[in-house]
Amino acid sequence: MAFLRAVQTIVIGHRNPDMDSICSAVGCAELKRLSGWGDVIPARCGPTNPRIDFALHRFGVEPPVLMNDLRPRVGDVMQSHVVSVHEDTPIYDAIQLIDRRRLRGLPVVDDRLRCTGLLNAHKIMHHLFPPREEAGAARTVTASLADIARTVGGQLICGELSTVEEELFLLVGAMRQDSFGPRLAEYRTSGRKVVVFVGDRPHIQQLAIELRAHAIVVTGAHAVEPGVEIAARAAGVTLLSSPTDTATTVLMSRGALRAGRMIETEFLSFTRDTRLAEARHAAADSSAFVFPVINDQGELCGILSKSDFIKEIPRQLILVDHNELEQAVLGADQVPVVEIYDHHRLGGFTSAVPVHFWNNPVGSTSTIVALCFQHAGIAIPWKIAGVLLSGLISDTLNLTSPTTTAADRKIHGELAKIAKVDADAYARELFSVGSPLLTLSADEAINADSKPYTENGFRFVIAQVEELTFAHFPEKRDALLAALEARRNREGLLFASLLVTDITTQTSLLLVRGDERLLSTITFPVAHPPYIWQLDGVVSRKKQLLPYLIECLGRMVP
Ligand SMILES: [Mn+2]
Repeated sequence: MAFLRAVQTIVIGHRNPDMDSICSAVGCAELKRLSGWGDVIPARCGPTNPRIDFALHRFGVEPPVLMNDLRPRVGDVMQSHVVSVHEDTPIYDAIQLIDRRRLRGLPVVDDRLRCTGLLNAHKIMHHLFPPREEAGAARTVTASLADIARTVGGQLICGELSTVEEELFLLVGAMRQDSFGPRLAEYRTSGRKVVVFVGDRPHIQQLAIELRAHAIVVTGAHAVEPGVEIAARAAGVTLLSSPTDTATTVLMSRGALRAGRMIETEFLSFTRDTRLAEARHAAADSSAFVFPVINDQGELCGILSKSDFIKEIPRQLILVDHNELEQAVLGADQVPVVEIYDHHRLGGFTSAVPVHFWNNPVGSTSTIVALCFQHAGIAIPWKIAGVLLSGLISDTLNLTSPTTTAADRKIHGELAKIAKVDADAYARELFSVGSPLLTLSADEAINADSKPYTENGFRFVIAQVEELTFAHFPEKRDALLAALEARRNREGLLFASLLVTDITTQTSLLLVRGDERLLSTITFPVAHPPYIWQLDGVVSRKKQLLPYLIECLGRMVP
C-alpha cells in the first residue's frame, strides 16, 4: 500500500547563523505558509545569541527549530505500518499473511514486541517439502495440540488441548485394521507421541484409543459415535474434529509449527536515526530483502525494504542568506533545494532542476523577504515586520554599512511603521544587547558568525563581531589571536580571521593568523602588532573585506 506523504519545506539560513539568517528564515517561512505551502518550518543550523533572542522575544517569535544535520535517515523512508507476527504464530498463518499482503519478508516478535528474527522462506519450504532422502521428516511436526487445532480450524471433542510444543508423529489411519494396530503399537513402544488422522472409521478410532494414541483427529467433519467419545474420555485421549478431508488436515497440521522455530535470528537491523547512505551500504552486502527498524526500547517500529532506498525524501529546502553549499547545513546536498533568497556572491551552486533563485545585492536577506511579501501582495504581519526589521538593521548596521541600498532604506521605513517601532531607537536597543566580546569566550567569538570560503584552492574563514565600542577589545585581544591560530591549525586553513566592527565609529579591527605570505600582502595600517590591522570605514565582510582578501590572495607570492 502506498502512503502519500506531504512534503515538508524547511527554510534555513547558513551555519553559524547571524541575525539576518534567522530573521529571514522566520519571515520567508511565514510568507510561504501564507502563500498556501502547507507544512513549512523555519530552521537554524547553529545557536542563537542574546541579541537574536532579544529581537525574537521583542516580537513574540519562537526561535527557529535547530537542525544541524539534514542527511536522510532510515526513519524518513521506512514503512511504519509494519506487519509482523508473534513467535508463537503457526507458520501456516504467517504464510497466509505473507501471501495476502505480498510481503518480501515477515518480522517475528516476542511478547515485548522485540524482533527475534525474520521468517525464513527457505526453511519453511524445507519443512513443508523436505528433499526425497529426508521425506520421512514430513511425518513429524513440533507443535502443540492447541496449535494444530487452531491451524486446521478444528474443534475439541474431548480431552486436554495442550499448549506445550512436542514432537508429534503424524499417522494416517488409512490401512486395514490388522495392519494399523501393530504399526501404532510399534510407534508407541518407541516412545513416540502419535496423532492419528482418520475419517469415519469407528474401529480404527477405537483401536487408536486402546493403543493410547496421543490424539485423534477425525477428519471430514464426520460425527463421532458416542461409544468412541466415551472410550476416549475414559482413556484420556484427546479427540478433535477437523472440517477438511484427511490430506488437507495433515498438510495444515504440518503448518502448525510456530514461526519462532523458522526464523533467521542473524539479521541486519537499523534504527530510525541510521543514516540512509550507511543503511544502503550495509544492505547492499546483505542477501535479505527487508530490514527491521528498532526503537530505543528495542521494539520493532518499522521495516525497510530495498525498494525504500529509492523513495524520494518527503522534504525540501529553501536556503536564505547563503547560496554556497560549504556554508549550508550538513546534508543540504542530499535534499532538493527548491528556492534560494540571498544577497551574497554566487558561490557555484548547481542544481539538477530549475530553482527559484532570487539573488539581489541589497543590504540584507530580510529586505529581500520583505520585497517578496510586497511582490506577492501579502500584508506583512506585525511580528514578522519586527523580525525582518531586526535582520535588516543588524546586517546594514542600521543603514550605515556601505552595503545599504535605496531599497533597504525604503523597506526599513515601511517595516518600522508596521512593527510600530522607532527604528533608530530600536537599533540602539538591539546593538546594546549582548556585546559578543563581553558575553562570549574567545573561541565562541571567532565561531559565532564565521564563514568558510574556498578561493583558488585555498580555504580560509572570516568571522565578524559587531560592537558598540572597542572598550572590551584589549582584554580579549590575545585570547582571540590564540583561538584563531588554533582554529587555523586544526582545520588546515590558509588563514583564520576575525573582523571586530565598532558600529558607532564605523571602524573595524582585523585579526588574522595565517600563512606569512598572505599576511605580507595586507596593506592596511598595522594597529596592535602583530596580526592586527586597523580598517577605517570597513564594516562589511561581504562587500569590503572579502573582495579585499581575495585580491590579497591574487598578489600572494606562490
Ligand atoms: Mn545577510
